[in-house]
Amino acid sequence: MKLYEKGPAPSARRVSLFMAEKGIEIPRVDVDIRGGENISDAFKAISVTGRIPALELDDGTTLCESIAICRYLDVAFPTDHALFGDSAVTIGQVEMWNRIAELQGLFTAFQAFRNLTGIYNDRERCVDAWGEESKQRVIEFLPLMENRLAQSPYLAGDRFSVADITAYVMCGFIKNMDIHIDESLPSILAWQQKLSKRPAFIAVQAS
Ligand SMILES: N[C@@H](CCC(=O)N[C@@H](CS)C(=O)NCC(=O)O)C(=O)O
Repeated sequence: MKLYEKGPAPSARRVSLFMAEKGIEIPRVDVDIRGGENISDAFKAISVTGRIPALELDDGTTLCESIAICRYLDVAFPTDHALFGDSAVTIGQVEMWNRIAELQGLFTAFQAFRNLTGIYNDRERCVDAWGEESKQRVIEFLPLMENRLAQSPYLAGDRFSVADITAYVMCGFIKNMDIHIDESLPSILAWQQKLSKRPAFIAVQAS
């Protein structure tokens, strides 16, 4: 099995944190995304979207999309640590909060970053106004997270889950757009500090 990634890239980081939490180790291959290695035909044969992360199984099966990879790993490497929930209600809550954190937070932040920086303007059209609007939507999303974390120790409830990984990666990534989690968001700040002390987070941060 091989994981194609770029260590500090946010989508790769989601899978790295998930694997570290579950104690999973897989050989990794670094892909030069800035240089465009990921948009080569050879890489698109591994990742249909041409994006990282992508997982290649020993029988040649390939998977892309960070959460699809996490779901595969969750079943392929069973542990007691249920990061997608372990009952009808907790599975629903984790799915709900992960999608909220992903759609309104992380992916909106990606749109802001990609359109404002033009980092991938060799492969997509960048629209400054779209970037500005996306940045504003991320800023307006943060109070929803703040309210939730003022009432709940973790995003999906009493237990740490993959939704926390998605939201934590988003909170780190938005610094690239000069959006900072500060004292005006005290519950997010405390949750962020709590997560950063988890052994898996310390290990990934150091890698
Ligand atoms: N929805 C995808 C997003 C993947 C993604 O956007 N990956 C970025 C790095 S974080 C990438 O490959 N960028 C290179 C490019 O767009 O050419 C996932 O969750 O895996």
